[in-house]
Amino acid sequence: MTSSPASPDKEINRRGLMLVLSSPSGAGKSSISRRLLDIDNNITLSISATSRKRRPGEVEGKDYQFVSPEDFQIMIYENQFLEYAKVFDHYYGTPATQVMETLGQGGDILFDIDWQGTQSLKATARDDLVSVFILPPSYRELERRLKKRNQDTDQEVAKRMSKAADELSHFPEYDYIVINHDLESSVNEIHAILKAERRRRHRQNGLTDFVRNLQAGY
Ligand SMILES: Nc1nc2c(ncn2[C@@H]2O[C@H](COP(=O)(O)OP(=O)(O)OP(=O)(O)O)[C@@H](O)[C@H]2O)c(=O)[nH]1
Ligand SMILES: [Mg+2]
Repeated sequence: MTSSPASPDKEINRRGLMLVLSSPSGAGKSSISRRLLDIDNNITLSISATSRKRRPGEVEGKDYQFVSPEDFQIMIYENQFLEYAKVFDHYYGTPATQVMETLGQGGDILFDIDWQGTQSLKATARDDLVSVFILPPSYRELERRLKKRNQDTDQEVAKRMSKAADELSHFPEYDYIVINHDLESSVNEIHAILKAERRRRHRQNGLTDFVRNLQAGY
């Protein structure tokens, strides 16, 4: 046999998927994302560009690509974004390069973006998109987590709380809903979603060849 449709690790060739995680501020999305990236080695994080200021502890190029509001506008003008949105008072956008290349190579990408970004991706890349909305177990817990974080000013926390109700209303736009009672359980649930979605027939573009070979007796 000269060529095999299956790669050496016995995976059928497939297209990567876009796994979007959204939630109201403080529902635990960032912790879940970090854990998921740790335990699964075929998914990488999409690093967004943002016009908001870097917070202490955040690393340029790892958390975000921090750009000036002016440069962000130039990036929009130059069509560099797969999607972008204004969230709170700042701009956030997903750079398009890398994403398409990674998907084509069978790599999955994790997106920590809001409901507006999810809507945009739904319009332009529905077949590649798997969206998960994370809910906090209670309003009280949401408030506690936001305050504990203590990275923003009180004013900022109050603003985020007031946005929570609005953000919550977008849950019906998502494919999956996970209530974050417990970090490990939520990570396991989302990992299960990821693993199942990888098996969707339409992503496994190596199947035709694979089955043809089976039929031919290989
Ligand atoms: N549409 C879109 N939203 C983004 C992008 N990057 C980040 N966001 C969203 O912007 C919101 C604010 O993000 P940050 O300023 O980092 O604040 P945060 O403390 O991480 O806020 P939460 O993740 O909401 O708790 C979050 O809901 C992110 O998911 C992006 O590229 N596109
Ligand atoms: Mg976040």
